[in-house]
Amino acid sequence: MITVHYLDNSRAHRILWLLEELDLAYQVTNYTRSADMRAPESLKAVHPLGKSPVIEDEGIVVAESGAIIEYLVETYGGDTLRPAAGSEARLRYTYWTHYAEGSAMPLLLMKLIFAKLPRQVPWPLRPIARMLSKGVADRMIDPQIAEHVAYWDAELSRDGWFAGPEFSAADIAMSFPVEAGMSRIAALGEAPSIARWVAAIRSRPAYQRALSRGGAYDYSQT
Ligand SMILES: N[C@@H](CCC(=O)N[C@@H](CS)C(=O)NCC(=O)O)C(=O)O
Repeated sequence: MITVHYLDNSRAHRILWLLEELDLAYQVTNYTRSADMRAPESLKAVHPLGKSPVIEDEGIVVAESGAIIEYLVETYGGDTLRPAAGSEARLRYTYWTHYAEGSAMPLLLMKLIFAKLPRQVPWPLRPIARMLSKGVADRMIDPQIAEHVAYWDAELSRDGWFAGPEFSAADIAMSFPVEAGMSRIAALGEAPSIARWVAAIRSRPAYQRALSRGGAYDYSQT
């Protein structure tokens, strides 16, 4: 039986959703974040970095969302949830599955960290920290995010899903950057193909079942 180590309000939602799409049996071990949003130390007993998601399957431990997605699709997916090997769609699938954590999330995390920066310094320094934080966001982070969001929208306008005309696990991988981004980037709400895609993923029964298995999924602070 597969065990998913699920931290509340986290990108681990994607793994439950994938397991539901694959119609696999699994159990969930829940972990609650501390006030500073960190995972409890007990998660380090599963994997040294103590991050979620991490899964166990018959003694095998797999961490890192993209690696877990590849492992589950490869092991249990058969011909489902990824385009045929050698196709152009398969290359797009591989690209987006890696891009989600490799390119999109670092930018969104930088935005979150700089937004939180002023509250992390003693109050006399806060006006300076606010200026610094705004300067970095305005000049270095937001312009790049705007380019990425425009790119997502253009790609989704081609045929509806990230990897081509069929829903795939690449859409599951991309759900976290897009949903987390929606809580901090106004332009995301105005991009029509992204809005259509978000409505489409949220209406999938497996997405909904994953929400009820995992519980809290507020991605605005992660
Ligand atoms: N790139 C990793 C990121 C894992 C990660 O940072 N997970 C967050 C939850 S969204 C976490 O465990 N945070 C708690 C902590 O860092 O203590 C992946 O996709 O698995």
